[in-house]
Amino acid sequence: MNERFYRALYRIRRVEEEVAKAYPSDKIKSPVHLSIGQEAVAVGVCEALKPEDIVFASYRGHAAYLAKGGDLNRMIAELYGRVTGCAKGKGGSMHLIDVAHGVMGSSAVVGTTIPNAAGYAYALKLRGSDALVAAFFGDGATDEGVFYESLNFAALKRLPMIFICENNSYAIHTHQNQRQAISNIAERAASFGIPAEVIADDVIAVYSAIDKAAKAIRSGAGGPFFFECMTYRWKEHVGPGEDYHLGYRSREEATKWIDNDQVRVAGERLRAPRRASIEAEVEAEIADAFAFAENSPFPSADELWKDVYGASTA
Ligand SMILES: Cc1ncc(C[n+]2csc(CCOP(=O)(O)OP(=O)(O)O)c2C)c(N)n1
Repeated sequence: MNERFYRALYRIRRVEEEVAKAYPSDKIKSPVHLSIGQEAVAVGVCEALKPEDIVFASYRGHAAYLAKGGDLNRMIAELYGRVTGCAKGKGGSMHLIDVAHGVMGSSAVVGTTIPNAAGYAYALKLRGSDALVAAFFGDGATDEGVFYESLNFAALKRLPMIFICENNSYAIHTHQNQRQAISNIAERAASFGIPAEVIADDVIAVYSAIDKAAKAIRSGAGGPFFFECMTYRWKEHVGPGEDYHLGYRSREEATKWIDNDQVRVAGERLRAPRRASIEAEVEAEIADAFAFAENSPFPSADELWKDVYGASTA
């Protein structure tokens, strides 16, 4: 299990570091919202899921996509705007999808994938499926009305669904304390009759909590469950840089999170030679993915109106 966790954490961290490195060259054709520092949430959750389970994520969705098994080549090609990308190069970093691996999509519009996830969970329930849905979203998404409508519907219909709030304290540059009267988001979810917990930034704690919830759902006891996962983004809201100079947060604040880096902590649980061989395999895979993107063509002009809503009636 330690090896699996470390491989998944290291892979996401290194993919995003390479994205950050490539970004200034303008080869990456969409804005990127990096989740460096937040990897433990996606990995802890997805390691507890089964291949047939489903995830929906936000625009900060690279980690959930990769942790759930989304194809790396197709992800990087998507960032490069190439036709081999997971959304044929038309979606970019904020719109990752890999249906074969249960990644049903991410969206730039805050909060919108939460009702999508609830709808999908309702369909699974009506079909009598054993699969369940995990919905990833930020603390900022809990400022949206549709979040509360989804909580209510999920609780009412006892949906096979796990709400994953990645609470990194900020919505762009605004701290949660300046936006929300009650900072404990789990407490608000609990008021809908949903079992809800706050979880520390610890990949094993996240995994254990989700594993327990997933087993309860699969046993027929029903859902939903809610987890507020405390975490922190090390990079700026959008883009590859740091933004401590902007003054809305301090490097000192970040330090306690960086000291608890879950990629490093997980790596230290492995023997050095094993860790080195995992890292070498991941590095080769990442190099291949960037080469795949670089060598893939852009979509042709006649792709412009394909797969576009309403295009068939145009
Ligand atoms: C409906 C909607 N309102 C506003 C925005 C502008 N916006 C983009 S990101 C963001 C902050 C969201 O913060 P959070 O959900 O905590 O996610 P994080 O960036 O921390 O991962 C906002 C308000 C948007 N994209 N969609």
